[in-house]
Amino acid sequence: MNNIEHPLQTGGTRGYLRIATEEAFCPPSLMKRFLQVLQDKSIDDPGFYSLWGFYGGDSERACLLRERIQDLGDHRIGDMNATGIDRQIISMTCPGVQMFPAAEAVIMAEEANDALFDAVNKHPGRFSGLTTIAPQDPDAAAREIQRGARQLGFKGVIVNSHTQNRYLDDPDFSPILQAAEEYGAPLYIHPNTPSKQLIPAFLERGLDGAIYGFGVETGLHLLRLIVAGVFDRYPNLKVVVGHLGEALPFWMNRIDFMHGASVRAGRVGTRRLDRKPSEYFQHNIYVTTSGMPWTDSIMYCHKVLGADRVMYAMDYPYQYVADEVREQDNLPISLQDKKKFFQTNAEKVFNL
Ligand code: 1DF
Ligand code: MN
Repeated sequence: MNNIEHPLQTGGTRGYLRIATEEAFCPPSLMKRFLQVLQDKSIDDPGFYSLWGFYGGDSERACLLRERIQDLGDHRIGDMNATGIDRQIISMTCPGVQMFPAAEAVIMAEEANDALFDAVNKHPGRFSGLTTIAPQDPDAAAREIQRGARQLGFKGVIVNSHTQNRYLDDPDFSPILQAAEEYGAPLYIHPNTPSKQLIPAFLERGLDGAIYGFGVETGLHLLRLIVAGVFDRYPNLKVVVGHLGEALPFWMNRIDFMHGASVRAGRVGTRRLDRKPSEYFQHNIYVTTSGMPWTDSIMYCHKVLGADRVMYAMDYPYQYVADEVREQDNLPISLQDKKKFFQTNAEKVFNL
């Protein structure tokens, strides 16, 4: 961690605005529902009980987190001011509405979007929003993507990884991908705890959360979309992933080689693609630095993905750390590239 202290101010004093692209909220009604499920155990999702068992508890971190994440007003703006964040792109925290029965989830998503719409309208200079959807009803989700884009002025769509253990390359979800492409809404694939198929080996060692399970789950999700040919079918679909691409940029050479070899040999489960897997990172995919404020990792992504593909994210309120902003202010890149990183890439990708 870089120890050079400098003041964190909003307003572009360093030559760029800071736009944070993976910033979470949870409507109070949904928080109540989370806490209720912790009591009545009515939902079958082991990851939820692990994650919200922790954040629903009474540790100092949990209490502060619950206070911050439900606020869409002065508390949040005060925290942004204190860390020099000009704008937050705000999205539904995980697992959002995705673990609930479809009919209930559709309504909860609409309510969350209405609440976020009101907050963005009150603070249009500081907040932008992403549309929450209930993928378990794909047609309703597609309609909500349209409402978010056309009526609410939202800038993309958030999906908190698997929906009841299913991934977005499942053909049942195609209305969602089609709507996201049609409305030019970037699809932010945010982590969730691993699906039922994956989670036992993580839970045994307490690795199911942000420490590692999130990244495995979400990297797998994105790689599934790539190898399933989703970007061949929806060539203009934009996908954003946090945590520096959930480690996939580090894997790209091996994935290209092994994918090519597997397809040529007709390995079960593989299919031919229009491009090499890594090439979708040049056409369809953007990464953010949420939770990964390490200069060396960011510089690697900056190098292999390019200056137009890496964006700043804080991951408020989960990772509300002023020194991480300072570290990224000090990245060893040109001022021009730093402005892309903090500001103009986000403005372009999310059409701000
Ligand atoms: C954590 C991290 C929790 C992230 C999150 O949502 C989250 C965490 C529940 O640290 O437990 O969004 N994150 O994106 O890294
Ligand atoms: Mn996050």
